[in-house]
Amino acid sequence: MGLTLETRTQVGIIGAGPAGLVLAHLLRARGIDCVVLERQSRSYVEARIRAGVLEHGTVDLLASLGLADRLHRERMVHHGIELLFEREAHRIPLTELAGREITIYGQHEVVKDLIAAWDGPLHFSVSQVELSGLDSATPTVSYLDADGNRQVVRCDVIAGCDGFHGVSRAAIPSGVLTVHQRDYPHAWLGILAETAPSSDELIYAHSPRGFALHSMRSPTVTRLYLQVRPDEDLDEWPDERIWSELRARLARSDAAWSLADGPILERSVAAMRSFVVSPMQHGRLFLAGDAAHIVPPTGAKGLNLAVADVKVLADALTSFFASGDGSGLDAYSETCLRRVWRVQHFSWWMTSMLHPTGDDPFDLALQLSQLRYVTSSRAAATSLAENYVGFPFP
Ligand code: FAS
Ligand code: PHB
Repeated sequence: MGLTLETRTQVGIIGAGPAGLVLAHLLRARGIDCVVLERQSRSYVEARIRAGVLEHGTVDLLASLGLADRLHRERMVHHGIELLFEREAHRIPLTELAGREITIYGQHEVVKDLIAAWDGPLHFSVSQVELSGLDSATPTVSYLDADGNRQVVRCDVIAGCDGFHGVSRAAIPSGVLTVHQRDYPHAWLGILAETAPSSDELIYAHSPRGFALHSMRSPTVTRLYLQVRPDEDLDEWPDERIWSELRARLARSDAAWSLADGPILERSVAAMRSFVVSPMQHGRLFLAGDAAHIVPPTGAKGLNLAVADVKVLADALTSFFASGDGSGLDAYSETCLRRVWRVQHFSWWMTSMLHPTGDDPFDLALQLSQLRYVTSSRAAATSLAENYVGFPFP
């Protein structure tokens, strides 16, 4: 108790979510030392239900690191999604239009695989994480380890991969960052249910009662979402109300289709916001993933964007440590923000098209016009498809 131990590494990584763990593996593969610090316990991060859709670029990158064996065995591959509106379903053939598929594989499964394959320094249950010397050549991260010892990690670079509520972004002096934010007047009530999916592909449903999403995790586990108020109280949603609302919003003229229900394993309400800070760097601190940007989940992009960031960061760090060439690091923020804003636009566009905003007939008419256009024009459907499957990583 009370000892202060100092260690030295090249990259201090704060956060063991997808961004931090993929970065650690990328650096390891390039012979760069790093230490990962995580506030929660291992069991907590491995059980946290989040994303479910992986772009092909994310899958290819994990495979290039030898981290996709179980993913390839257990994933579901989809070649299309459905848009359901006015009780009619319309398929967007993603692979036919954009040449690539999407993968359904839970984020917590990816995190489990990344942790299982990692044998380097990874400290769970740390607390009181503090960053200092960001403007120096050897910034430090100090923290209390799980045993209450004060630890100091002296680094060349710190990667802030600690999500929206982390300490990294907050460590940047005020006034340095420009914050772009948009909050949406709705949230998502999400459930995980022990029942076989009722459709082979994802269904994005626009109904006068609100948005609904039918997604899945496996042949026996379905993931479903309902548009609700931002301040929605889960206690007001007993199981039967959730299922009857899902049935109402996913109803279609084809009477043969019905929604299978089952025991609800997990439920949560997630706020919806668009958030970007620029630059994504301050001194020797580089922000990646949700620490720098949040997208509404309608485009299924958050995890994939986090992976795209750390691919850019790892490439830049590789040339920096190999030859002292800092040009990649200098361009890190600008390089990432190009993709971030493309993804922000797509996620905002999907959210605006699919979420009724109350009783404004003008808005509703615009949404229906957009939905009819994107499901009747090959050009418009192709635009949706190429954004949804994801653009190649830089
Ligand atoms: P994360 O938040 O995942 O990880 C940050 C880590 O840092 C956490 O483990 C946290 O405990 C740790 N941390 C925080 N503060 C710390 C501190 N002070 N010290 C040490 N560690 C600290 N994205 C998709 O692509 N597809 C989807 O289908 C999708 N669905 C979603 C559904 C929901 C309900 C939600 C909420 C999000 C969804 N997302 C989806 C987005 C989501 O996946 C995030 O974008 C993704 O988790 C971002 O990964 P990271 O940037 O690594 O942040
Ligand atoms: C999910 O499966 O959790 C999921 C799928 C698609 C989205 C968001 C979440 O757009």
